[in-house]
Amino acid sequence: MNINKNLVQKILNEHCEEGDWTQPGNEIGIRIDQCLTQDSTGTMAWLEFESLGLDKVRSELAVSYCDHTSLSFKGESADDHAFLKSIANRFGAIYSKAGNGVCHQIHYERFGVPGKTLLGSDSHTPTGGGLGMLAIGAGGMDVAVAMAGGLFYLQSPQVLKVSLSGELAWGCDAKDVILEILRRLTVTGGVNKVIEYTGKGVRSLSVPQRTTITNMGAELGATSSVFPSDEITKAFLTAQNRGKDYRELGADEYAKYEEEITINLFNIEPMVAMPYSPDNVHKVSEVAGEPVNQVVIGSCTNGSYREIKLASEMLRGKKVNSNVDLIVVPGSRQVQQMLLKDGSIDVITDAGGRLIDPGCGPCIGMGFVPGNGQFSLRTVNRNWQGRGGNKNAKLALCSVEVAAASAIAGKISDPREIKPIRADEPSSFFIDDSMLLFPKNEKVEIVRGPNIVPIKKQTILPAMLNGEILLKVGDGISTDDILPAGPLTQHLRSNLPQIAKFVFHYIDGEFAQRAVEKQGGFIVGGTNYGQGSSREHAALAPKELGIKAVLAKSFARIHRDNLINSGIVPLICHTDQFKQGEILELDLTDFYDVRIRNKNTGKEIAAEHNLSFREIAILKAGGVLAYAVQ
Ligand code: MIC
Ligand code: SF4
Repeated sequence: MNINKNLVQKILNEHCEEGDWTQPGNEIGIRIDQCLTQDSTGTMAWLEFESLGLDKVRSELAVSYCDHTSLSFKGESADDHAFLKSIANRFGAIYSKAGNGVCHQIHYERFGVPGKTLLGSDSHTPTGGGLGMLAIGAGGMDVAVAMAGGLFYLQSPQVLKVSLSGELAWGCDAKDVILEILRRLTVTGGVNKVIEYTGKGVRSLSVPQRTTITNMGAELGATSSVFPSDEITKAFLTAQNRGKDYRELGADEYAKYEEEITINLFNIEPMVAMPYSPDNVHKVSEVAGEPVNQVVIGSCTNGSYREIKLASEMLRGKKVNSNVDLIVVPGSRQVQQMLLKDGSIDVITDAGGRLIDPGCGPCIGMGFVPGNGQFSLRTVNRNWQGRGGNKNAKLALCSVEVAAASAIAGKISDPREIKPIRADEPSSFFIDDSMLLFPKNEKVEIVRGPNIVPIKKQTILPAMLNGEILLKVGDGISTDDILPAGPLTQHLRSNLPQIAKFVFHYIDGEFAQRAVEKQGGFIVGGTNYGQGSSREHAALAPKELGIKAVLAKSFARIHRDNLINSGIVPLICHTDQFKQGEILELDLTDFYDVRIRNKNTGKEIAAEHNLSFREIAILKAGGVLAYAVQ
């Protein structure tokens, strides 16, 4: 192959241990340097790691974060935290306490290293790409295997080059860049691709701005997104007192890419993703004037120090509109401490804004759930129906600048209508790692509250699968549709029998009961089935209800892997021909000629699938854990 490599190819070349990465589409196995888990996917991931029977974590670094349920609305979450803390200490991982902030923000502040691979049990793990890492989101079982020193398997990606030129003007920010890319490419535009940012415009973006862009590559369906590691990266790492972690890294001059798009940052305008999809993007001028009831600033997308400082400068001497609730959620405790020390929080609260603990909070409806018909403008990354905890609320996504301007005006507003305001990246960050607990290499006892339900042994897949189509759904079903996040379920993530009762809760409240009564069956979906979060509960909980296979037109990457790892067969076919309630028989005797017999119509069709040898072996074993210990 060409000796000139792009950045993605360089990292793959250093980490690929199985398969030929030079051919996009090939299954490859890569070595994972760093792993992260968070509290809502982490309890399962750690139970799964434990079931592998090892004594210690084998990846260079593993960090267990506590952010999604950090407010412990229910005692079960506190049980989960005690479990996570003890199991991290037992197996040699770092534990980040509740209140320390969102995993992605802390990880790039304190641990990310350019050129390393990071696998995280959260779909926004690619945030780390802003530091020049190849950072990938995956289900808990894949992370458990990686923590055990196993390879992570993926399709060798196509690399999409995004060439940036120019500089952003006042009122326009990194969020508008990624919203513009979502407008152009849609939520499926990144599937099986890694997006690599290059060009002179890269130098005008700080590391936190880069992470906003790589964070929302997840909404494009991309495997990951990555920026070069350059002088800006060096300055950021130095300001975090981690200059020694810097390594210069970028594409070779004549590197090749499968695709390319160009963006002149001068031409970027403030954007808003209107309800109910991150790609329903409009220029702010097209939607300005829409009355707003709630504004949320923060999250792993836009929770950095400079951004919240900027919001406070925009609010200085002003008041939040009387019709608006303004909620500010710093991405991390470091951000919170700096904002407290420099007086920014005073300014925000003087203006009538409310500050909450660093963590995920409103982003997944853990508090500040908007009311029926209310419009919530948020700097988060997802706005599917129901995402904020109420399916009758309207959620829209925007930058900190648009959010702050709109909070003052009470309606969606263009920040360029107010005089330019600056906030700069600090030359040094306030460092206090006291909420990171480093393992003490002691044989500690693992604390298991009643909420920590042991995982079941995976059992061999039968050659014939029979059952009813228990539900037929349309295109773009997200994992939030399959298993909603938020206060209903968030405390049940380590309790599969209980959380399974909420499968498809908002789409069909009787689904779970029906599935149990019929002793399981099949789900039929449309395109991009399972887009969104990495939560493997969207596969594990249907498995708990007896779901044997999902038939869809196409699957989102992480969910497809989660189905396979859980022992549910993902099959691709033209699903328009099926009706809910029909009885199917799936003949898996020969995985290279899977037959689907419809007992109602008498028709037999061949199902396609793109399962590799390894994936077929996992399915036959009953799931990846059974396969790993075979
Ligand atoms: C999300 O943003 O959807 C979540 C909640 O962080 C999920 C993880 C989860 O469901 O626990 C994700 O992105 O993977
Ligand atoms: Fe947390 Fe929201 Fe980020 Fe997911 S997207 S990690 S819920 S802040």
